[in-house]
Amino acid sequence: MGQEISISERLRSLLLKDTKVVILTGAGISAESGVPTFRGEEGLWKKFRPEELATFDAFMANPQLVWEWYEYRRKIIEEIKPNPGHLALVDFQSYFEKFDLITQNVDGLHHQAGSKKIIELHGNIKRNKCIRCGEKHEDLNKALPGIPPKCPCGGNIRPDVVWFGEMLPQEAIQYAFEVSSACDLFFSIGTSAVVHPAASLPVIAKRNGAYVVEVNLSPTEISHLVDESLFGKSGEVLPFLVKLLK
Ligand code: BV8
Ligand code: ZN
Repeated sequence: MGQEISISERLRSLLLKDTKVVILTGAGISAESGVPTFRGEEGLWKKFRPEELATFDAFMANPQLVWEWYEYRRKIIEEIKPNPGHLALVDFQSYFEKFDLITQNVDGLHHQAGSKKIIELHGNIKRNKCIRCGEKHEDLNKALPGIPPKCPCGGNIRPDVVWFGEMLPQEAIQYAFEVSSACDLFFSIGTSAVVHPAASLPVIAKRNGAYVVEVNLSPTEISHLVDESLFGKSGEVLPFLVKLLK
């Protein structure tokens, strides 16, 4: 067990079944599973900048490079499993009557951990779609060989994730704004809170009276506005909080 975790009386008093809870997770919650984060020293971006890879233009300019970068990430994700942080959120979901889990992650680990009704703001790296006809290609055996593979219509297949400069799925972000503005307790977990519009969710929660708690290894863009920062590994802090649920 890592360093001692202490929480405020205020937070303790909010850990009741009828508290409306919203969770926002970022790459940090998957770090202990072995998924490299985006901006850490071992971050995915160390060789490339986000603009070079996670954008539509980058894909059109160099479909093979972008496709292979996602294949590299999918390989990492295939070998790993959810960690105690993901599993603790499954316990949260069964404890709190009104609970929403919103994630920026595309690794599918919340699904694998057993969370239900996950709001995936940035898509899912395990899904693919055709850039021409939009057909979803869950598995690629219907696709024509190539790097990237081709849809039977001739279009290039791309990962079904939201790239920089692309709109988020309308329904997902609408719902995320709605529940964030109506909750009592908002957790921002393992995110540097740099990427918008996801990073505006804790701000909206705070503005609407929620108690906002951040779980991170170090301060972030929103540390100045949250009510409480729990510094530590999410794989340790979250199971500690689960133990406090009556
Ligand atoms: C949009 C999917 C409207 C792909 C991702 C100029 C032009 C166009 C847009 C913009 C622009 N300038 C700004 C914007 C908006 C832009 C943006 O926010 N840019 C940022 C970089 C400034 N946003 C967009 O483009 C969004 N769309 O705005 O549409 C629009 C439409 C058209 C034209 C204009 C506007 C789309 C954003 C979605 C991008 N897609 N992912 C892929 O994954 O390949 S974002 C990517 O970053 C991931 O989803 C990731 O989750 C997300 C956020 O990063 P984090 O999760 O926070 O990860 P990070 O590494 O940064 O931090 C990890 C944290 O964990 C750290 O704090 C670390 O301390 C902590 N940690 C580490 N280990 C642990 C831990 N914490 C706890 N425990 C641990 N063990
Ligand atoms: Zn097609």
